[in-house]
Amino acid sequence: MEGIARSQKEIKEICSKFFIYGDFMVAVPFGNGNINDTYQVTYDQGGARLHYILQHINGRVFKNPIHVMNNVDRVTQHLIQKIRGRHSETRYRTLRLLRSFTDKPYVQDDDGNFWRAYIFVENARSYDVLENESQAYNIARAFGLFQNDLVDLPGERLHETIPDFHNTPKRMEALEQAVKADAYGRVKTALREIDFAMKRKEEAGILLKLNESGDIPERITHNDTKANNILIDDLTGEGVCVIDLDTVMPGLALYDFGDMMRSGTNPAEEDEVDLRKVYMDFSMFEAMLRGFWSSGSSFLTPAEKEYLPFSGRLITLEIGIRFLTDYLNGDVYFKTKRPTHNIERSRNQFKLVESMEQQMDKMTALLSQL
Ligand code: ADP
Ligand code: GN1
Ligand code: MG
Repeated sequence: MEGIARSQKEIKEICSKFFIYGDFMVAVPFGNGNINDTYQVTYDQGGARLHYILQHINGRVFKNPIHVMNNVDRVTQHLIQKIRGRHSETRYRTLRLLRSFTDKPYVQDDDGNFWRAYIFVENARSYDVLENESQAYNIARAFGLFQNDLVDLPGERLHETIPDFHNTPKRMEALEQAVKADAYGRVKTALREIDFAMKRKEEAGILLKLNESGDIPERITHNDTKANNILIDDLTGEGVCVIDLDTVMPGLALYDFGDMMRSGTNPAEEDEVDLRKVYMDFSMFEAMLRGFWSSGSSFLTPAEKEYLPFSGRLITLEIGIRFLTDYLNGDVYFKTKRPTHNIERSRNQFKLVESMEQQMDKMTALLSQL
């Protein structure tokens, strides 16, 4: 699936439904998200230029955008209270939603598509590939703090914006169905990758079983903790704002650590095709483990701690399976730039899984020292 090109006139029209003071100047596509269409919008407010993030919520991925926005609204309001209580951490921020003229945290365009807008977080940026251990430590620490801050979110259970999002056995089943259907005749080009995934079927359900047995609790988790879903402060290098809150919902803490490991320990982009560049950098794993420990060790249970190294392997396998399934289904979910993009991503992820598998003993040894 490719992103949709929209004119400045169309974007301006959508922006005019939000309660924003000043004159619309320009909108430019922004960031490298795989799901939503994101723009940085500039407004002139009496001579000052202010930025906002405007996002089209992907309606194919999020079947109930009102539920998504209801979750995001509740979570961000709760986080604002938390930050208020920590006077020393003034650089730490949360996403802040703009409201529409009808006081909703979203607007709809003429075709019924949902849009939202955030205050642009200045002097911070996201990284697709982390540059050093300090960043790895800081983002893992910030995602741990984020989980900790949501422990006491009041009110009813959050909506499951994508049911079974991290249900790896169901992801495996979806792959099997895609293989069976072979709707695009691509199975013959993906035999090695399909085999790689199927060989690991046994381990797909391990975390879910631990949850069912009560060893691992359900928590409010982010569920999409890849490195570029957090903004790192340009000055302090700290993870100052957790973003991309569409999948914040009930989940397991290990999903979040696992996805951090997947995206934060790989020295290459997730679609790098030169697989010699793809592996788990152990020093980045160590930094992430220590960072997450610094903010999470007080609330993580013994079983959660024990499975931290395994979580990376599982979530990397899961995302690899999702890329592969999307390839076989004709690229309907993730944004792609070429017909082989999704299979390239899956090869990359599976190479990373192998690297994690090879380093399990080392990871476990480090964990036992903490
Ligand atoms: P997607 O769901 O498509 O991944 P994201 O919500 O992650 O979309 O946003 C895409 C990119 O936009 C992010 O990686 C980040 O670089 C940038 N971004 C998102 N929100 C903000 C914000 N409030 N301030 C600054 N940059 C942002
Ligand atoms: C998507 O939205 P983005 O680009 O941050 C996806 C994640 C995948 C990731 C892989 C809602 O994340 O689950 O891990 O791509 N988000 C959704 O890059 O499916
Ligand atoms: Mg994102």
